[in-house]
Amino acid sequence: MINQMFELYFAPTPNGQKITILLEELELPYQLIAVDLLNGEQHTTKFRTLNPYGKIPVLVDHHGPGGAPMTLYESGAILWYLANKYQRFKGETPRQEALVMQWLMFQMGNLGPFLGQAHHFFNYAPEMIDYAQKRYYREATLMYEVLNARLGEHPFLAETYSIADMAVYPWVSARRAHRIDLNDYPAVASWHQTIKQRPAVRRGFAPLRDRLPSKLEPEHRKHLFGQQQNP
Ligand SMILES: N[C@@H](CCC(=O)N[C@@H](CS)C(=O)NCC(=O)O)C(=O)O
Repeated sequence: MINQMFELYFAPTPNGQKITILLEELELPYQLIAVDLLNGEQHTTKFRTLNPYGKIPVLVDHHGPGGAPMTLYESGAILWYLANKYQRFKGETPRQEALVMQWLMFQMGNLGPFLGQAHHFFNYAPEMIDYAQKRYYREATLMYEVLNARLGEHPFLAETYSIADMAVYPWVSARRAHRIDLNDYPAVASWHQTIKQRPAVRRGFAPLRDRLPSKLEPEHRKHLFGQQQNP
């Protein structure tokens, strides 16, 4: 019998949450497999067979193209794969599809990496480096200005609600970690409220949030930012 249940290797971070939001929006059955990033589970040989880069999320579709199992990493690729498989949230015309891809690439290539660095240098670096904080905060403000301009003219990033919104939403939800105040970006604030009210988004944003630590211990830092561990 074919296993219809998707498996998602997951931690409650923006890159994980964008996938649970889409799985909920698509009303798909899935099993969450928690990967304890703080304790280095992403570095185990077993996990690296799923993603050699050692990062969540990883999706397993037991019934992939041609009926064969498919394992996929990189959250943007996973979003596109699911949207394409079910022909939803990816735009309906070539123009809409191109815009969805543009904003998805904006999130994957700019927003995620730069905000991730801002989080690091504001919250986790062993020393506070003024230059690094200023550089990533500046990039953050530039990107929020771009988002605010776009969302001032359109209700969603592409022409309709799409995986691009789902990809950006969890990052904006984490805005305190990159020191952004949504009072400065009213169109982003209003878009964020609209997305937040979607029941699927609420469900997709919730898993394992109680496992987030209030503070990182030295051992956590080692696993996340330092030396790797073999099982
Ligand atoms: N470009 C990747 C980035 C994935 C990523 O950075 N995942 C983080 C959590 S948000 C992770 O697994 N970090 C663990 C580590 O770096 O050891 C994607 O979008 O999937």
